[in-house]
Amino acid sequence: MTEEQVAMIVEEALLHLRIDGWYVVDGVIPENEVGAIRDSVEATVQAHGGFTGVKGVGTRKGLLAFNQSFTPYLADERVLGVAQALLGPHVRISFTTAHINYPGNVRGPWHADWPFNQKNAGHIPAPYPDVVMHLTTLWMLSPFTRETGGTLVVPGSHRSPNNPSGFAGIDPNKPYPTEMQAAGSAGSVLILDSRTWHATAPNQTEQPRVGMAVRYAPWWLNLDILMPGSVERARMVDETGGNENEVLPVPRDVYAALPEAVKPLFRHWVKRCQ
Ligand SMILES: O=C(O)CCC(=O)C(=O)O
Repeated sequence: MTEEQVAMIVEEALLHLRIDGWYVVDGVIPENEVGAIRDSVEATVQAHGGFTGVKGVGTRKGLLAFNQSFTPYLADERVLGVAQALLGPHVRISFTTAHINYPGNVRGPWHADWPFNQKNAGHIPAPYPDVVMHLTTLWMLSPFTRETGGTLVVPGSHRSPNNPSGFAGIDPNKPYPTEMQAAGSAGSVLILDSRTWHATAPNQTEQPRVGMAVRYAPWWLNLDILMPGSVERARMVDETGGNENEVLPVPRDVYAALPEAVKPLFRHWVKRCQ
């Protein structure tokens, strides 16, 4: 892909993120490589994962500590180009999380992601300002379709100062009239402004729908509450009984083996004493 082609895709993505709050970049992981990554992530969830609050959805938070099969693609110029354009040159990855919709999983509630999810101990209280502060990317390791459970989204909802995890005046568990389902072939990446209302969709097929959430934060967004053992986490989660995501630190040997272009995205999260 030429520089001009990359620039055109980034520009188109930025336009759609501004207006709709979401965009799909096609073919980030080549077709002939995505199957092996899917199998590997699925095996990691089987061996080290658990389930989310949505029935039938498997997960492994802090995926990078367990699985590095996807790391070469994190430097994709289109995805990284969008992240840098919106969050600056010193953008960082805040989460890597596997999401598997097993056959027959139920529909999940509408929400916006951390730090806009009002149920998290660390959140920006609604009404929050109309600023892009965090990006969620959902990597389609198997095809995302209406049948497999492509992510449900409400276009334009990122401009709302609240979301259904707080009270936005709508029932988080009911279909929304203008909802759409993000679709793409295996290897594509759905980029969402993390404020965009989205929900897990049911997988009506016999095969697991394997996805991976990779989230991006600007240097100025405090991520410490996500780090096990941090002072922020002790104060805001452990001592209050609050509900919060946990992102395991990146082990030193995992960091050392990352592609050079990917290292800056994880440098802030490397395990310090080992
Ligand atoms: O896996 C999906 O389709 C949705 C995942 C989701 O809701 C999230 O990452 O917050």
